[in-house]
Amino acid sequence: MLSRTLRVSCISDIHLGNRNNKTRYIIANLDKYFSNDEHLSKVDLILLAGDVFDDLLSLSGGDVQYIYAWVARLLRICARHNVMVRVLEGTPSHDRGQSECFTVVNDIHEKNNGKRVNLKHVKELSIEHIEEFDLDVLYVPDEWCHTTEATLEQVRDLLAEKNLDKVDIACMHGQFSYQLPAHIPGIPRHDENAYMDLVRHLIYIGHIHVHSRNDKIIAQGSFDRISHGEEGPKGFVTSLIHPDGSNETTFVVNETARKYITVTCPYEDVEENLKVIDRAVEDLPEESFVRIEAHYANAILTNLNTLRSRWPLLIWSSIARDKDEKKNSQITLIQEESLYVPIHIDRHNLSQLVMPRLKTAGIADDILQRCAANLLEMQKV
Ligand SMILES: [Mn+2]
Repeated sequence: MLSRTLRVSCISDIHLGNRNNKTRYIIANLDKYFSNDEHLSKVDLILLAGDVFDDLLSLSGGDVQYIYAWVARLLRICARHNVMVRVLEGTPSHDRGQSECFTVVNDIHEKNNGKRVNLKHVKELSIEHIEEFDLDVLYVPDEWCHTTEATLEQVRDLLAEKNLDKVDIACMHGQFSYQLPAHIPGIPRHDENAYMDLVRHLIYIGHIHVHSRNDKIIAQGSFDRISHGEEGPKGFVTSLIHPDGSNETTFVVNETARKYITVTCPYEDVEENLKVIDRAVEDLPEESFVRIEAHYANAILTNLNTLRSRWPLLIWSSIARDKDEKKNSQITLIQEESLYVPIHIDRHNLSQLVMPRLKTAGIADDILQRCAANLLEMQKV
């Protein structure tokens, strides 16, 4: 049980290093909340629920320097206000272990000025007891097991091992069934009812970029906008969780998230369509993204260069529609061509992927122990 009211801010799917929405724009927005006394003086715990990064970054790209500088600002102010930080590993193809930079910066700060943030980069399915609040937190990284059922099984085992019926809060990366349309097959989905039974107060989940709320589940959605089809509000959440079990959560809108708009051109006449477009874009900030949507035979689609010279500070693209095609712009998060996402295997998760399978294969205990030892050796390489 909580010992006093806990103030949590949860942010995820920041996607630093994204090719479209440049890192410097995202960080300028982060700085409004996440290196800022006004916000951080009112927070006890920051959860970064995965996908801090968009892709594997190299030093030569220039983004890494911006990112380290931001992490340094964030941690300096967290140290000032005694804010705990937990960074959950998100989708392996996005984060790629790079959130280790939080630990690196924390170590540098400690060496330089003796101040250290209570910080962890959480890479494993785990339950942490935070003594200061008498709080049990469940962490579920993305793609932990081959199936979400196997992950749930491990969560239940962990609870039993720790003699717990429930944890207080959960921080996850992945998706619950309710967040996806029922007809899309082949995507692993966490069982919302099962997790709600195992968590006392709130479940924060990252991955799906659209903000939503379902009972105890809070999907904060992405912090900034990185593609078309995400025209809804972006931001993060803050919660007050009281010892009596009640809680309040607020969605904080990132008002200056990059704009991605789609303009539908209904006319056959190019001039008429241009009027529609002019009206739609005239108030947009520079470097907003505009997508022209029209029937594939519409001449406006071959006039993108006209639009580029008319509005050179906007970023233009187009999408051709068939006459009968239904508009589907909200579902572009699940790109049709990438429905199959292979699980990411590396030395850190090899053991937990292989050992459960070996255990069900009827192998003698002494051989199993040898296998486990060999896998551990590989992990050290
Ligand atoms: Mn993700």
